Amino acid sequence: MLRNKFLLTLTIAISWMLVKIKFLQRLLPRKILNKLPLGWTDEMYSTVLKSRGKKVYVDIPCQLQQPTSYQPKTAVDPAYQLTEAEIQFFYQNGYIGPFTIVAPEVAEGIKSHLVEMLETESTIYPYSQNAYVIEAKDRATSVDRIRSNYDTSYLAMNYRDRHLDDSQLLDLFKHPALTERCAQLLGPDLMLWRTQFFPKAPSEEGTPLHQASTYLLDNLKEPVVYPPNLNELFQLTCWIALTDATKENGCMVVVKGTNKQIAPLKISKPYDTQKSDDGSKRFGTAKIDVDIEVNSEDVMPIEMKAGQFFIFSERSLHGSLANQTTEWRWAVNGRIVRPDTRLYTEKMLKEGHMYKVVGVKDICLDRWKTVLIRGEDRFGYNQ
Ligand SMILES: O=C(O)CCC(=O)C(=O)O
Repeated sequence: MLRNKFLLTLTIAISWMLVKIKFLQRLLPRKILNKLPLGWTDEMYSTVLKSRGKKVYVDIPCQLQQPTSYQPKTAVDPAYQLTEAEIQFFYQNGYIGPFTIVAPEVAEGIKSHLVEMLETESTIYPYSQNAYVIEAKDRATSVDRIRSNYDTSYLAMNYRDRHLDDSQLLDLFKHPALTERCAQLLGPDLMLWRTQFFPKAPSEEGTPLHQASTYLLDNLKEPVVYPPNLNELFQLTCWIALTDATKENGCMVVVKGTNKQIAPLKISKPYDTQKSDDGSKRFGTAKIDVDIEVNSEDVMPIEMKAGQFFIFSERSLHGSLANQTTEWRWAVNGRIVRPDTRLYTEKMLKEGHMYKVVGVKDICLDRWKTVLIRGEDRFGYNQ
């Protein structure tokens, strides 16, 4: 035990030193350099050390500053106007909505089209053209109980960024019901950099509560999202319901007020049984939770009609309920930033990236790009 703690301290101290002393990096073999957590901050190191490995940040620690005013950041068509009180609600609670993009019967047609489209291989990440490598063999993700590991990895990638393949999907994210509301929170110029489908099969369990911000978790070493100021609101997620989303079929939940700061994960004592009876996620034998006290009255289920969306800050503790029905629940989300935010490092763009939680590596980003969905890009930072 004492030896393990010593080894952990030593590894952390050496990697901190190698990250800090830049000229040493030039002397390192590429294999070691690739393993260094170059994006970790001092707070991340000290948290692991002080907790003796029991707490670890999987995203860059940051706080959310309140803006100087809750006035909309831009003028919009009055049909989509947010009030100052609504904007303040968003900052206080981390979410706002639902709002309607299309009527449920229109959404049904769009869903059928999109589900059919998802049967085809992504042209952005085509597995058949070696656009990524599946490394997961026996990862215990929730969907594994329903699908094989290969399917989990393949579908996660095939469900990603299909707005670059499909104009109907992109049109949902370009709809003024969505862009005009996001613009009032983030600013007049908006870029969509990621979409991801979230189907939930009958009897599938909920998505565990989690926080995100810069997507350091993708490779655990360096963020994907580089905004000018981490402590300002720099990103929004819009979650569009393609079927009704209810408490019964696995609607989203947001823990209100948890958008103010990114917390580390807490790794508790190993379990001795294989069953998680409190709904929390387990990896191997350890129990892992976000280190935030959750009051049940703050857990807000976000029920929606098909064709509606809600906006949330992915810094909020969020997840979804289990699907207890016999029908699939379908949804797609999109991450939106301003053009002054850089996405991916040059190295990731050149050499590929990872999506560690689904066991995918060497993702070729050559065909990925950001899409301007409102205003103009005066920075030209992103492909
Ligand atoms: O739809 C879900 O089950 C989870 C979605 C989610 O985590 C997200 O949109 O960030």
